[in-house]
Amino acid sequence: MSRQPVVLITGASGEIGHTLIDRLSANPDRPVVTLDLAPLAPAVSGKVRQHYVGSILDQQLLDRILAEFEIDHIYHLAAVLSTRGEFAPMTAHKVNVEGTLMMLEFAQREGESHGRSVMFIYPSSIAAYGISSLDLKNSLGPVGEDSFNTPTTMYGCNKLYGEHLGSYYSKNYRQLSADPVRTRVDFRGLRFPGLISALTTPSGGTSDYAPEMIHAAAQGKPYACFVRPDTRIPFMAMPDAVDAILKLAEAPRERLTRGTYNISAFSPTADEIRQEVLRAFPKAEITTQVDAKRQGIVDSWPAEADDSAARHDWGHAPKFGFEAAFREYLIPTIRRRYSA
Ligand code: AKB
Repeated sequence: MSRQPVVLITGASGEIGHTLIDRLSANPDRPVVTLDLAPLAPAVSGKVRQHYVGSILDQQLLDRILAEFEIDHIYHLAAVLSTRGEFAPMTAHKVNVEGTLMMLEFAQREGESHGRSVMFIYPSSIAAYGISSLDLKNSLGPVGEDSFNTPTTMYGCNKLYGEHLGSYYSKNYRQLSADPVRTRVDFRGLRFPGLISALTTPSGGTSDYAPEMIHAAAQGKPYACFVRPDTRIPFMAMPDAVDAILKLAEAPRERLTRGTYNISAFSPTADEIRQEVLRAFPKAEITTQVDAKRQGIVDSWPAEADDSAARHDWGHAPKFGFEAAFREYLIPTIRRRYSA
């Protein structure tokens, strides 16, 4: 079978994957191939050229994909998130570090075989930060990419290292080899805030309290929020997250001054989220039951991320502020979803 140029999405059955498949499959010139441990949801399965059920750690499967398709863009979404990673740190390390390494090596080999760079889009996270105390966190303004890179979770350590691995593959790969190899990986990372989707609920993250609160209220279920009402971290609506991914992928290489960029949209407290949910669902039962350990994790993440480099270099400009995200996207879409 002749190889065809395609886009590959790993972790495609997850939250970001759904919206990304929708957006990428609108371009018939570059079909989408996906890889995930789980099958794709019926709503998106018809939109991809081929879905592989399997692991990014399965070298034979990667070899098969390499043989069947010519890949020029990789969106490497597969990851074990911050809460789940604390229950299974070895698994998190395997998936988040070894998996990322295997996908970078895959990109390099693919680029060598077709002689062009393979773009590698890597979602990193605010979990890459680790601020040592709440007082310090509360005294800071928006935090830039290069400060407080001392994560407290396995996931955060993995994501920070993934950013470095990506830069290594795109700049210094095999730099001392007697027979130098041209680097073929065009690595582009984004440090995501907590994401809120109207279409899917997350699992295994520590920023999950925001989407969980909204989805529970829309279904008439009580919800006990696991962080204090004054907890503040950055969030973004899913359509803006996917827009940012696509915008970064479209940016001319020479405009990029960093390997990984903060992106952000709004930074509400848990109580401000609760108030906004109550405005839409006045009967919602939202209480607080602090989980001290998960609280400790979000307290180590910045209240606000400085995304000025992303705005300057490639035009990051989220459409939804806090209130617009609720009133124009989350609430109407979630209402439709659950009433259907
Ligand atoms: C998590 O909570 O682990 C993720 C993240 C902020 O990267 N949502």
